Amino acid sequence: MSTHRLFVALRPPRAIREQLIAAMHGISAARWQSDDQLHLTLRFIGEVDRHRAEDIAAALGSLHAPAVAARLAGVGMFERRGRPHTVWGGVEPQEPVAALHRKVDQLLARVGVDPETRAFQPHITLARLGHAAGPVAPFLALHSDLASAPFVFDHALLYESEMGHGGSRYHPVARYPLFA
Ligand code: 3AM
Repeated sequence: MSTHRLFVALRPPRAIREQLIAAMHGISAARWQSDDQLHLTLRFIGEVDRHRAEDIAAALGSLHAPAVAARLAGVGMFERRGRPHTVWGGVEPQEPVAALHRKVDQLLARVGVDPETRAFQPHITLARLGHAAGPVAPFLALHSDLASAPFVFDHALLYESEMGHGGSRYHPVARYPLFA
């Protein structure tokens, strides 16, 4: 049976994506994200069959949560096995994003999606780094004060992730408005 790899995310507005894209240089051999790939993951769901995907999409339809006002705030990285793996842009304030994450978690729990085990750390992935990637420290230092005008996340998206050789492609499959 075909499966769907799903996650729930927020999509930064175009001006914010443009600001992030403008910062995407300075780490050799980094796999910088394309505009289509830019998002802030609220909740990774993983592989589900079509029936379950429909239940999940329907459950998220009862998401009733306020739009989230935010701004870009700094950059950071995640490491895996002691090596830089992901470079990301941060947002502030984090608590309203975390509150939305918890709400999404609760809705998903109702349709049997296991609760998140990783600590939630809101971030917008800018690049993935393989073994060939160059040093990250200069990039982190250069953008440590990254900031933007305030903006609003006014909807959440259910995305399907299609993994391929050239990186993942993300297709929005449902859109859930947040109230003003
Ligand atoms: O928001 P980003 O791009 O950092 O890393 C994956 C990506 O996050 C993450 O889900 C997003 C869409 O693929 N992801 C992948 N596998 C995961 C897992 N097992 C995961 N997040 C949590 N647990």
